[in-house]
Amino acid sequence: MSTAQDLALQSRYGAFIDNVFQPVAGEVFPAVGAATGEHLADIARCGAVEVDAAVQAARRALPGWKALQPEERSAMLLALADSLAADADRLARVDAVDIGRRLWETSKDHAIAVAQYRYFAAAVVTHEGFGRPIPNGYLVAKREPYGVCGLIIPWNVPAIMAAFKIAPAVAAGNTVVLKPDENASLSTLELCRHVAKIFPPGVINVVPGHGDEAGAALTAHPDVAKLSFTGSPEVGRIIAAAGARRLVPASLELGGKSPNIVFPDIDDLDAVVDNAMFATLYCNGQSCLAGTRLFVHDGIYDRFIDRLVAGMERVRVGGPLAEDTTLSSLVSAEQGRRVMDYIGIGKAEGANLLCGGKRVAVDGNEAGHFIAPTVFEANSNMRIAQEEIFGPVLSVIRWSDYEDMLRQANGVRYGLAAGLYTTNLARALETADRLEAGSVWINSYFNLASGSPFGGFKESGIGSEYCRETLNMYTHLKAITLQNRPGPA
Ligand code: TXE
Repeated sequence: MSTAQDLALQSRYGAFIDNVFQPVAGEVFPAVGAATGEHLADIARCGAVEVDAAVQAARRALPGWKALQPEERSAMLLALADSLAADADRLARVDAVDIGRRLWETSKDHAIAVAQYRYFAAAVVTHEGFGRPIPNGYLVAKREPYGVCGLIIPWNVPAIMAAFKIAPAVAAGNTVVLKPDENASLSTLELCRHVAKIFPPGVINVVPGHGDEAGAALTAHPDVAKLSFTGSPEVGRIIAAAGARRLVPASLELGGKSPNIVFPDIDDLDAVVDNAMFATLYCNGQSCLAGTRLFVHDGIYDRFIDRLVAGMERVRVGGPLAEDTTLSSLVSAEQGRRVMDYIGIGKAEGANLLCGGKRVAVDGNEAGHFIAPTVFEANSNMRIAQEEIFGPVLSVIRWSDYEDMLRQANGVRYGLAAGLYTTNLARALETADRLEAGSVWINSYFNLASGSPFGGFKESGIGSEYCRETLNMYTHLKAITLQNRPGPA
C-alpha cells in the first residue's frame, strides 16, 4: 500500500467551494513528502477564476451565517473540533509525511488546532459589544462581522495556522476563503472533508495554489472585506499594500528572531539547556517563535555551552515517523539550500561553529533535507544573528552587562517572542517589561496556551491571534442610538 493510500488521501484535490471539491480542470502541482520525495497527491493550481468562485460562494453564505446566533455557530465549531479530534492521528501523520516534521510535533499541532476551535466556540458566546444611556435614549455598540475574509497561511504548522484563522473568523460570523501554502496543503484539504459534514455550504472555502496566483487573486479581490496573513515580512508588505489599496484591514504575523536570555543565577542548568535546545529545534527550527539568539551570561558561559553542544550532538536526526527522531527534514530543497546558505554566511562572517553546520544522511531518505543541529558563537551584528533562518541554527551570544545585553536583545527588526531564565523575580519582571516582544516566556520557552495573545511587535506583525482580542480583529463596531422621540437629541 502506498503512503497516500495508507493516509486515505485523495489522488487529486480541486478547490473546496460550497462544501464540494471542484473537478480539477487546469494545471496541478504535486504534494510531495518532504523527507522522502514521495508523490502524495496532485492539487489544483488555482487562480483568479477559482478564487472568484470561492469568494462568491462565501458571499452567498454570508447573510445566513451571520444571522445565526453565536450559540449556533459555536455548536458547529464544537462539532468540527470533535470530528477533527476523532481523525487527529491520521491528520497528524498526513502533516508529518507532507512537511517532514516528527509525528510527536504534528500530533501536538492537531491537539492545539482542536483546542483552538473549542476556544473560539466558547469565546464567541461571551463576545459582547457595549451600551450606555445617552440623553433621552440609549447607545448600543454591537460587533458585526466584516464579511468575506481572505486568509493566507504558511507551511510550517498548517493545522495550527488554519485553526488560528478559521476559528475566530467564522465564530464571529464571517465566511472565509483560505489559501494554504503550496508546500503544505494536504491537511487543510483534508480538514475540508470534516467541514462538509458540519457547516452550511460556502462558509469555509479553500483554494490551494501558488502565492503569486491564488494568493494574489484573493488579496486583490474586491469582495474580500478583511485579510489575514501569516508568512514572510516581504509578502506581508505586499498583503498590507493590497489591503491599503482597497482600504480593507490586514492582520499580519511575520516571523521573528527571538532572544532567549540566560541569567547567571539559574538553579537548574540542565533544564535550561533543554529549553534552549527545544527553542531551537522545535519544528526543525522552522518556527517563527524559535529562540534563535541565545544570550548566555559570562559567569556560566563555558559550563552552559559545553552541555548545550553535547546535547545538540546527541540529537537524533531521522525520518518524521520514526519514534526516536528529535529533528527531521526541512520542508523543501529550497528551504534546505536557504539554511545551508546561512550556515555559509555565518562561517564567512567569522562566527565560531561549535557543532553541526552540515547536511545529515538518513537511511532510506535520500530525498530528504536533513541538517544537523548547528550552533555558532556569534555577535549580534552578524547576519545569522539578525535574519530569520528558519532551520536548526542557533547563534549564542556571551553577555555580562545587563543594559548592553538588553539593547542587543531588542536590536533586531522583529519582536515576536522572547524567553528568559532566572530565579530573581524582580529581574525577570523588569526584563519582561523591557523586551520588545509580543510574548515573553519566563523560565519555559514556547509556553503557549489558548487565550495567550499571540502577535508581533515591530516587523513581526500587526494584530493578536489565539485570544479573545482576536474576535475584535474579525469584527467592526457599529453604534446604534435609540431616542425616545424623533428630533434633535
Ligand atoms: O513564505 P511566504 P515562504 C519566513 C521564513 C521563511 C521565509 C520564506 O523565514 O524562510 O519566510 O518562506 C503566500 N500574494 N516565514 O517563502 O512566501 C504563499 O503561497 C499572496 C515565516 O514560504 O511569505 C504562502 O501561502 N500570497 C512565517 C504564504 O504566502 C502570497 C512562516 C507564505 O509564504 C504571495 C513562513 C503573494 N504575492 C515563512 N506570495 C511565520 N510567520 O511563521 C506568497 N504568498
